[in-house]
Amino acid sequence: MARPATYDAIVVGAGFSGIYMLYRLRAMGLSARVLEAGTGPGGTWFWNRYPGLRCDVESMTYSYSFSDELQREWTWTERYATQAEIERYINWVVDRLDLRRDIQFETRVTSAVFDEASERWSIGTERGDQIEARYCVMATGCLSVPNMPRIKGLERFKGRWVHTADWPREEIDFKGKRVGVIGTGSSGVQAIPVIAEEAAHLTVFQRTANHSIPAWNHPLTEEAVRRWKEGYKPLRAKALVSPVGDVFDPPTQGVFEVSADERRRRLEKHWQLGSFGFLSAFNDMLTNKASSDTVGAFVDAKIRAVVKDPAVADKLCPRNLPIGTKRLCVDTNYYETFNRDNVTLIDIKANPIDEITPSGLRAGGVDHPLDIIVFAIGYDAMTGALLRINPRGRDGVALKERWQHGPRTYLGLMVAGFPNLFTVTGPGSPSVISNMLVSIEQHIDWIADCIAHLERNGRALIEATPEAEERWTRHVTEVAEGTLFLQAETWYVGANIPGKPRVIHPYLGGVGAYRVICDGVAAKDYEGFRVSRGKTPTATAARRAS
Ligand code: FAD
Ligand code: N01
Repeated sequence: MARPATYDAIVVGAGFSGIYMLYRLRAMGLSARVLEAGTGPGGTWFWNRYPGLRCDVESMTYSYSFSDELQREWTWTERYATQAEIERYINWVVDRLDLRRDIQFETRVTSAVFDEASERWSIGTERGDQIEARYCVMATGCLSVPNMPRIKGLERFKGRWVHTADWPREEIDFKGKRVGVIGTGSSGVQAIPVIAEEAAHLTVFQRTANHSIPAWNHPLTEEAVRRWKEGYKPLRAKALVSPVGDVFDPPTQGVFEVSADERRRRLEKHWQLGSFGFLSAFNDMLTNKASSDTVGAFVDAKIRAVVKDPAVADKLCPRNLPIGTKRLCVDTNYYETFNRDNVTLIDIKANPIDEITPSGLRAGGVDHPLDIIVFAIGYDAMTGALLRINPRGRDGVALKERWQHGPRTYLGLMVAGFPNLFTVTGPGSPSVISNMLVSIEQHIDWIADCIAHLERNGRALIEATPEAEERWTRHVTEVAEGTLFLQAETWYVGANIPGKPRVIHPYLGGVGAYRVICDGVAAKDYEGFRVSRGKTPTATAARRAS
């Protein structure tokens, strides 16, 4: 049998995380290979190609900050870049840094097993590769495993169906077609206005209304880009210490600490900022029910002011969803779309889907004829990609077993019993509650610095202690209990996937505060981790000896 290929590090996934990880590993002089299931880099921005997709954080901050050259050379054309522009950017970064030669595409990792004798990870792929590595970095993404439809009758549907998270590379022609979109989270909210403009008729099947804030997207002028680029240093620094990794000033007052007039004025001002700027109006919207309800009522009034049919407007107003406890949608013309003659909104909580028929969809006993169905029904988020690989750590224990009651990590970076296996933006870290580029860079930097520390000090292994993992997991829950997040049925708590444990997945303590914790842990000689010489030489020492 052929000997397995050996690298110092294997990185799984070639999205923003995997690409930067490869860059850091290579800069340290380690041999590294990225294994990616797709045929190109970009992760989220490779797989999702639905019409209307843009980032929801301004492009000038939703981009790498680690290289001043990159951020000066690249010029974004719109406030919120399209999927196509972001995919172009990622490919440009990959080539500009000459990373492509170490990325192996069309390679899905199916197993990762820690071998206690060699103290290496043995990684298996769908196409039969066996690869060994000292370090394994799971850059597999938080939103990379689509929640696939399991609806009775789908297999008999005579039309075409697609999932927003696995969109074909060729354009889908909606012209003259009767289209149904199922799902009104961020993906649905972005796709619906664009599809409505093309389709003969669009039926939107909504289970839960979410809050959507206008993007106020516009082209970026040369002058605006110049100002951003000149101010990059302080702006990036501000994002690092902010609650969600963005450049908005953190709020200092609660909803009821100001007069009713001032409250209205401030909410209006933040509505005009758009996107997540809205959540920075007050500091207690996510923790105080009355504050949340007040802000929710402001958004309801905005919806009612746009949507002409009061019954439709009523359905679009979120219920039992404290604002911000599910990632806010950021839209262009979402609510306006429901004023079009060719758009119908169906409430599938009141009229559940009975089945998909050969010619459409039946909900609440009513048939809706359709030529194309778009599933915008989300992801098996945060744990989905990791549990599909289901790494096996010490004593052959599988991650699925360790996480049967929900994810348990130390800092969202490592799992006890899984030495030298790192999870990027893993559960228990701020991750999806942030501008993810900021969280990704923070994790990659921490992991790279940790590996450099091990190699420099002749330490072959690092692993989280069970005590530190237990303390951190408890802390993650306690922080969530002080907020309104646990009151909402969202993917943040695993509620969208039947059978998934109902626990808070991301850490809600804030990006800035979390960074301080992680840096403190490293400064205290990796407190809470067991760092050891192991039985085998470090990657660098092994290479020198060979
Ligand atoms: P991903 O981009 O998900 O990449 C992970 C990669 O790992 C994928 O390419 C996948 O194919 C690969 N992979 C997974 N499992 C395996 C395996 N077993 N074997 C091989 N390869 C594997 N965040 C923001 O902050 N702002 C935004 O505007 C924003 N917009 C988003 C829009 C959409 C539609 C979605 C779904 C998410 C969005 N996010 C946004 C979150 C987004 O996922 C992150 O910002 C970021 O792109 C994640 O990068 P990543 O490299 O960590 O993961
Ligand atoms: O998925 P979602 P998404 N039958 O889970 C409904 C990021 N993102 O792809 O709420 C019928 O949010 C479900 O209803 P309910 C962002 O972090 C960012 O839209 O479960 N309906 C919901 O309405 C986001 O949060 C951008 O009751 C079903 C919808 O489908 C995350 O990705 C763009 C159903 C799913 O909403 C996920 O967003 C896109 C079923 N069986 C994504 N199952 C940007 O703007 C689910 N639903 C940058």
